[in-house]
Amino acid sequence: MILTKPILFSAVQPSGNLTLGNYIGTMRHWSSMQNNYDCLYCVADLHALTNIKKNIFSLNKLILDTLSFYLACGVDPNKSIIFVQSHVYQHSQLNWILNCFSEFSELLRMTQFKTKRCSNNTSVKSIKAALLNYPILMAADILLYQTNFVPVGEDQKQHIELTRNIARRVNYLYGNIFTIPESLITQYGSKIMSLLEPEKKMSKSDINHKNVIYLLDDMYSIMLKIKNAVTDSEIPSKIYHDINKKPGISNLLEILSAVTNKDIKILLKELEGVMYSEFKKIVIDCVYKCLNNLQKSYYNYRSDESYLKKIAYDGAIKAQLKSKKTLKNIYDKLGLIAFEYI
Ligand code: AQP
Repeated sequence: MILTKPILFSAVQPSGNLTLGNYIGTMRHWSSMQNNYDCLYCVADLHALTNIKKNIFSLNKLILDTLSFYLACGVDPNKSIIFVQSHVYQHSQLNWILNCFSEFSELLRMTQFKTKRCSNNTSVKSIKAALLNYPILMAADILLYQTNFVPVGEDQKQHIELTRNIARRVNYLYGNIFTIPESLITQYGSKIMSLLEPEKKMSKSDINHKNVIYLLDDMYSIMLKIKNAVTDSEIPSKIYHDINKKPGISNLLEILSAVTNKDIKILLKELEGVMYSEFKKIVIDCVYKCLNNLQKSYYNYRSDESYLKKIAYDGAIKAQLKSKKTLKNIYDKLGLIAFEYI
């Protein structure tokens, strides 16, 4: 009897320089996940278009940067499928079909849409439809592969819930077309916060770079950013985890726990009686060590663009083979005519 592993799908948008939040929330788990799941790791470049910048060459570069980070995180192309979303046309096809099963009102309820709409400071008139619709493309990404699990940060939980609702709706009408996916969210590290504004998520697109640790930051930037990170004025100062009372310290604790792979409880014992300034030095040191290792491997892969393109090409072929099955099934159920090339 051949035992098949559950299917796991994960993606990052190449919408900017990757952050410690992206790494801690999802990418750091990818390597070990390959042992227990059949993994698909996707560079979600179509999603990055929701925020089009004028310079197309930078998207091109960011796609290859992101691919290099996937490999640097330990994703093995012989074990997992690594691919770029726009190379697998089935994503866009299923996206449109799922648009026909999605409700305008449920998209308007998405917290990320509401936040981005406000933070972009744009009038309703100029908001791109893609910003509203992108969770449907995300649902297509996931459902195309009969995914069982999606490792995500806390911010994406609502989109996975939406994906489940759309899938259930289609299944109810046409039989069991889609596997209903579940999100995998860790207790700690699923929402790394901004360093100066620990009430908001650390994001690639933050215009204040002091809020964000980028995966390619050097020692000096890491030191300066963590040194300036907001803490609190509790007297006497005490290190413990309480997101509401001590958002800054709790955030640094979650970062430390993730980069050292140590449980927060163990860290708290080690940090008893330690002053905030000393605590920050420990965090700086450990973040630097973690990122320095990652960066060495990253630069190694990044220097060979033809290898990266071959990985993306091979991955696209494998992803297409899998996704065609789902697409053909839904074409048949909807009464569309599916030829071989679908
Ligand atoms: N701060 C974070 N803490 C934990 N997890 C995070 N993720 C993102 N930020 C954090 C997780 O990283 C994965 C990939 O995210 P994404 O790039 O596809 O989209 P995002 O969530 O919109 O990430 P950003 O950095 O905030 O990008 P921009 O600024 O372009 O919108 C996801 O699983 C996400 O949960």
